[in-house]
Amino acid sequence: MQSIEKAYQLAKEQYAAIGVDTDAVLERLRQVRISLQCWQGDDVSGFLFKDRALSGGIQVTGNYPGAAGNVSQLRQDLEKVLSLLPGAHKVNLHAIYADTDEKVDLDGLEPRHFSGWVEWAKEQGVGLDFNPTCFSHPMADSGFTISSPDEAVRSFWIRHCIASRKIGESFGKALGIPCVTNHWFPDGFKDTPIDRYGPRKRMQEALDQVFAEPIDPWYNLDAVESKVFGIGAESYTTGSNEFCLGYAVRNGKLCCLDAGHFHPTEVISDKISSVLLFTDQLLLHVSRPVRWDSDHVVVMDDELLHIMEALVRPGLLERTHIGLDFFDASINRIAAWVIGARNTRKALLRAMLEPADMLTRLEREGDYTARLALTEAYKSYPFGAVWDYFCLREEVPARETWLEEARRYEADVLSRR
Ligand code: RNT
Ligand code: ZN
Repeated sequence: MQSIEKAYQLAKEQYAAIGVDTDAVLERLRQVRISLQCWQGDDVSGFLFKDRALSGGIQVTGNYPGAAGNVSQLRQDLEKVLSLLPGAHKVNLHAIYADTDEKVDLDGLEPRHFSGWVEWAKEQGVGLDFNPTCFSHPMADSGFTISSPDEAVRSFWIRHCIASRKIGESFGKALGIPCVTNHWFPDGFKDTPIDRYGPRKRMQEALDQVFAEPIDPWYNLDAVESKVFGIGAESYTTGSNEFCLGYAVRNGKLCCLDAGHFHPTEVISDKISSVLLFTDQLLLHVSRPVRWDSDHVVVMDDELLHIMEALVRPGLLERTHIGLDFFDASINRIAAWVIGARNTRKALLRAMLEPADMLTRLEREGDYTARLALTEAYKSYPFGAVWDYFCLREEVPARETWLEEARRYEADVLSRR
């Protein structure tokens, strides 16, 4: 403990010398809400339907023991995770995580089916985000949901998305923190389509119906998430990047950029500054692509750092909602959550510890030598000491000591499920 404080004092002096006030940075850092994807806890199964296979071109691999099997287990796991994370959070729910014994289908969901989550969120001091679940359902078996040529299929999903926005609105009202309701559709073709326009036109018209009723943005914000391809939909995805970006810009919606939803050399860190010139706010799904998979646990790689720099340097953080999106069942699920969430905030901290104004000025003056020299030098500045102190101050385990707690929880709780 004392060594963490001592190391922080030295780090603080070093950062002060380049004009960075570490105390102010930590105050700002703790207020940024990171939205935890509830689906990491049970491999995107949900509790509304029993034993439905995951569909929609996403896959969870691994069979690590201890997945949450019901709402209370998932909450217990999330509480454990929250106890190991510094800073403010939201919890991101999918419609299939409804807390109800009622036999209700996706298009019949109402805010009351989530009132248990709202009570829990109040107790935990977290906000809630929401997602319609447009997969793992017989109505999605054709590979198409709201862009289906079948009117009955399309209208089912339109009703589900409308219901989802109302649930989002109820979260925002009850918690005083706007809910971001993110609409992602797996719709696509395995093989080369004849008609690339028709499904997109149907999706556009369906979304117009979904969003027809205005909802106060203080309660609910709508996002549309794009994707380049999914498993089984390799050749064509209706909700492509151009589609979603175009839709969001024209209709005042949020664009959701998932780090794993683009071509392998394409990065979302370079998209943020453009997207936010044409939309008011942005939703991120912080994730890690590995070859064809878009959902590995987030590590502190270059792209994560670049994403955070793209938010912090030009002052775009306040207009961005940071959500996590990964699901790994091959390791302890609590650890997966904690590793990804801590890395995300740690990368944000590193970006906040930069003297951004000074670097921007140097660049404008054309001093690219200093730009490279300084950004390289800052890479070995003691940001880890600042992070450790932040954890200490937030009363969560510093460094890797959280792992012992995750292990103990595995022995006491997860392994007994
Ligand atoms: C899928 C999308 C989507 C899902 C979640 C479960 O490729 O990334 O966000 O991961 O909705
Ligand atoms: Zn996503």
